[in-house]
Amino acid sequence: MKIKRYVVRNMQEALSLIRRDLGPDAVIISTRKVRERGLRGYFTPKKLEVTAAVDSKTGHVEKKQETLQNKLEQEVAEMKEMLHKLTTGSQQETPSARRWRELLLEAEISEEVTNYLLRHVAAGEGDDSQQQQKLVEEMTALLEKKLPTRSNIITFVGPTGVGKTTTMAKLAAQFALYQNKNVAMVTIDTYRIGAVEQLKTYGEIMGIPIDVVMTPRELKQTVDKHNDKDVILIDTAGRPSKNHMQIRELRGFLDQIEPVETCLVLSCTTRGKDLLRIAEDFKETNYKSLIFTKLDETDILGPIVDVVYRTSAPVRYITSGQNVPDDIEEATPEKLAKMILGAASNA
Ligand SMILES: Nc1nc2c(ncn2[C@@H]2O[C@H](COP(=O)(O)OP(=O)(O)OP(=O)(O)O)[C@@H](O)[C@H]2O)c(=O)[nH]1
Ligand SMILES: [Mg+2]
Repeated sequence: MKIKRYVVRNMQEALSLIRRDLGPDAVIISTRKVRERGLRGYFTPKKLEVTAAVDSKTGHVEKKQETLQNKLEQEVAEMKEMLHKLTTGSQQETPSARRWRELLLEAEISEEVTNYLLRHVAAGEGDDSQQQQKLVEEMTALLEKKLPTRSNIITFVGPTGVGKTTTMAKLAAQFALYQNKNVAMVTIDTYRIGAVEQLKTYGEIMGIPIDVVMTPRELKQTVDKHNDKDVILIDTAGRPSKNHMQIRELRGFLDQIEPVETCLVLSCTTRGKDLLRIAEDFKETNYKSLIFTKLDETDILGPIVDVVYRTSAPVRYITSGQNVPDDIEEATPEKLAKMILGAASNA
């Protein structure tokens, strides 16, 4: 550090001297009024003593900072470019691959999953139909998750109004009427007014017994009572997924029965982001597979892919209408992939 003291008449003079001697980076450390030494000092006005200093290394440090800043700026630019390539696809992306990207994003498949699906298609060769075929294969592979071994006890959980009871009635009818199976239906939904009546009506039409249970213990007893049945279907009350206490309470019921396949029922009319949150919140119920309902109500089916990608749970059934028992089908990954891409092209 270089320090210099000046005795001047005013600040202006001090500043110009400091700038001349120490450069623009100098700082003033102190100022005070002083008298000139000797007798003369008593007869002349007081003067100003200014002490200024400059860090002799400042220039060096600044240069170092400048280089560091340049380096950082360069790195940020590189990262930006990388990110851009990742989100918009590599530069070699063919025009048809670019169209696929737009289509997938319009189907509301997230950017992450779109990039995943297009990782081989984007830079690949081939005409439109070959690329489409490749995309179907990629999506099929993504949707291909191991189905749980079939249990003769199936329970349906999910948010309110997604179609749990209707789906269960459809399946009960399919098992009883088309596969000649001995079916029992149980409901633990005593929460919603009319829920039991709704199920009883289905039961009466199909000649299937309905049991209404109030406690986890009763559920176990009822399931044990039906041990002669081929299939036991259990309906639950719709739970807002944000209500963790209610979901835990549901788990309390389901823990009583083993082995059980718990299916999370989700509606395609729910927004993609909400579907992912619901799927996360319902993990507490230990669901093993997914059912998507109301495919007839929307052309935006992309979020199905995102939910499977995130949960690794397979889609067991899809439903597309209110008709019991016909508007339900088993979902195979390839059929689903074609359906999602087909719907996206229609949208
Ligand atoms: N369009 C269409 N409507 C459906 C489908 N599945 C169910 N629904 C209708 O959705 C509405 C709600 O169905 P529910 O089966 O009562 O739904 P839930 O999940 O049991 O409802 P809560 O028990 O109240 O939580 C009814 O009007 C059904 O007819 C479907 O695949 N497509
Ligand atoms: Mg219901």
